[in-house]
Amino acid sequence: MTQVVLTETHGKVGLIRINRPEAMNALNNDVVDGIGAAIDAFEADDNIGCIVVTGNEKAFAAGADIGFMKDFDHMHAYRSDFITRNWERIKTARKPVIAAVAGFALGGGCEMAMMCDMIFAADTAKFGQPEIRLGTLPGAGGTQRLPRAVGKAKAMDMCLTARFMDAAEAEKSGLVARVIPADQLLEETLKAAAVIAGFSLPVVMMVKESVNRAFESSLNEGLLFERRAFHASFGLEDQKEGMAAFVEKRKANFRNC
Ligand code: DAK
Repeated sequence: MTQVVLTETHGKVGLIRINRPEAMNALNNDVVDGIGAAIDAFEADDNIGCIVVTGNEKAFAAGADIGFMKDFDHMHAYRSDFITRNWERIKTARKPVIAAVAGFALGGGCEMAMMCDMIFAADTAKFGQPEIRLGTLPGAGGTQRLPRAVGKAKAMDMCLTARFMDAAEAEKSGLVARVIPADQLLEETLKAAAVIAGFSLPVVMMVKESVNRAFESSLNEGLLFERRAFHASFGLEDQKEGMAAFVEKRKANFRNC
């Protein structure tokens, strides 16, 4: 049987590939459970400092698998806790997760990319929330994360008209961190992930938590959280090492403690 989720390690980076090319990487339970299991394994592995999720050159993921969910009724969707039960593992990852998106990231695919900490897009990427065409609406965070990324006007436009946003517009609008020529997407994303994985893991985790606080709290609460994390970093050997290395004009050797 084809494995719908493939994993590799590249030095200190864990790579997760969605692998359903015959269905534009549409997300079913096997895919979503597979991604969750891969994240569990990379989170538990002390050698891994950053995770990348990608698809193939045609699609990151063209959404939830329409054939899989088309006959769900309300009680099934509600009682099986559709989406919440297994889709949000990326969101709860404590190590940084980068989405490397080429081709289509639609519906649940766009939502899954937005659950990652940042998106690197190939110049071929196309983002959209076209659920309205199917008689439903984004159910994995699209109506909430998209406005936070691109603002209300563009989010309304995408969710209500089902139009796709290309990579250039996505970068201009703040949805993606970088646009990269398609043939270099994975290499460049792995390079950036390796940079992150080369820093002190506890500090990387504190930075991620602190930036995420900007979306979950008032400015004052967020600033307080950041200040406490900043103070806590002075309890780390890695802070001593990082500052000593700067003063001694050498490369820091972080030990994640
Ligand atoms: N599901 C299942 N199969 C899909 C698929 C999808 N989302 N997207 C593509 N495929 C399959 C196609 O059926 C086709 O299969 P075969 O016919 O070859 O067997 C194959 O992938 C290739 O697709 P196309 O032949 O259509 O390829 P094109 O290049 O012409 O078009 C496309 C590519 C990505 C533009 C097109 O396939 C497309 O529009 N796909 C659907 C995109 C879409 O509507 N995505 C949103 C899915 S809905 C909920 C929570 C969440 C959700 C819903 C409910 N609740 C809490 C209740 C989330 C919903 C979604 O994500």
